[in-house]
Amino acid sequence: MATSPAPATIIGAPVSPYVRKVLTVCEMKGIPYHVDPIVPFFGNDTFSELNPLRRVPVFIDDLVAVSDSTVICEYLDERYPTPALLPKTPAERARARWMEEFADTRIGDLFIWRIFYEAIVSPSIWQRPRDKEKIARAAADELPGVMADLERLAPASGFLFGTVSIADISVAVFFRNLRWARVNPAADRWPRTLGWVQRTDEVPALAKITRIADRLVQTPLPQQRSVAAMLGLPLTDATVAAAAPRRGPMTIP
Ligand SMILES: N[C@@H](CCC(=O)N[C@@H](CS)C(=O)NCC(=O)O)C(=O)O
Repeated sequence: MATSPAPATIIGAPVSPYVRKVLTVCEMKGIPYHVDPIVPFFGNDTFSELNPLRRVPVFIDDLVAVSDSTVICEYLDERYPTPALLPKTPAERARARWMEEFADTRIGDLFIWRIFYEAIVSPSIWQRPRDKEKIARAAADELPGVMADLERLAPASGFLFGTVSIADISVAVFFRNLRWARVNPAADRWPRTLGWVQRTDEVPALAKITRIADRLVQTPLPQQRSVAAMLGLPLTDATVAAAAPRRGPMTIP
């Protein structure tokens, strides 16, 4: 197994599904890392310089400082090819990449921006009351469509391409945020999807990161670093966190 010359830095709290995707890949590939577990809205000016979109994750090692979970995971897969994140044939690789794109955009838009943001981020970062009606509307009107798409795409057993790949991980990570927002799709209505997500959640690398995130999502912001350290997440010495939150150029609501 190849190792990085020095631990990489990953900026972003594991409560973000995009950050968990990257952390899971590092765990799978045995890439050493340190995390600066910031909530993106609390990034300082250095964070803006590192990623003008002010989004997490940001990944820094001896060769690159890049953002976007897909870009980061592809870089890691090229630099540390074992175990491979993508299947072998060009056609399957294309399908896996499309699945990741569907997850990052369509699932991300609904699960994160319309549901998790409203349930958790808005009250805790912007002190806005949780709009339960908005969450219920998104869950009733939009969730069934996304779940029906996934039900057609999900494998009946195992993973999409034999062994676990970036396609499975990219989808599974979002379901945790949905659960934290207390929106639980019915297992009898979408059994293939929920079975697939559960199998992926049990992959040891993802399970390890999810356990940490499960605790952090319940932890007040000022204690995030100390609780993360207590849970065994390796932390950076320095942080790009600021004292007050600000909106990024692509913050949606
Ligand atoms: N396409 C990006 C999306 C990253 C993203 O949206 N991250 C969220 C956290 S879950 C964020 O940083 N949001 C802050 C904002 O948009 O202002 C990726 O794959 O990394």
